[in-house]
Amino acid sequence: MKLVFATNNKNKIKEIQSAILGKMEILSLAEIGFSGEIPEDYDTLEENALQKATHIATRFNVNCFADDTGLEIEALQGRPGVYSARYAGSQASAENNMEKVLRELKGESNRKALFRTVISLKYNQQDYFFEGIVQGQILESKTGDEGFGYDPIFQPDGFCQSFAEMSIAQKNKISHRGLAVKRLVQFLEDEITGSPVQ
Ligand code: ITT
Repeated sequence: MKLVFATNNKNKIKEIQSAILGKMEILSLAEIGFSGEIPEDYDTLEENALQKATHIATRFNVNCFADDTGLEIEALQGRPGVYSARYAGSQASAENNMEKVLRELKGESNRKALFRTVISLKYNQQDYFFEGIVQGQILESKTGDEGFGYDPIFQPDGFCQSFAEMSIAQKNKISHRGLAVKRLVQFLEDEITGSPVQ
């Protein structure tokens, strides 16, 4: 089975390819000849994920999925949430975004946070959604060099490493995206093919 992953984030592609481990062929936007920006105009992860998947599925007439992810911090009333990519400004880097979070949490003892991924799947003109959540804590400072985005400041509950100190395989076992992808694969196996995806 071939599915297009509507993302411009190469780290997401690496994680999802590792999670799917050959059960499906994941095509990147470059592989189908798309190089533009994908719009992301909404205020919820669900609407943005659907918008990204629809943008590609309708242009290329393919089965396709997209992922929208946010980091929700309890002491910041759920911010940055759906605005995680541009938290420190429209051109912000991951470093800028993490610095802003650490600044806002300076002296704050409640470090509770969660990552939430919503995957929107367009499959044979139907829409399906899969969610994955991981609970954790925002660290006092950046730790680790792996991963991407906010990984160096997020430590999942039950672990003493940040996501940026884990391999892709370790992160996938417990992460928001790993969980959402597991549900996507399970769905395709159980509900659509009726047998393991070949
Ligand atoms: P696409 O929309 O092209 O998929 P994006 O990087 O814009 O790529 P999102 O809007 O879903 O993706 O990401 C929101 C922000 O959250 C962005 O700054 C990411 O770096 C960050 N992020 C997403 N997944 C993450 C993860 O697993 N670990 C750490 N940060 C993550």
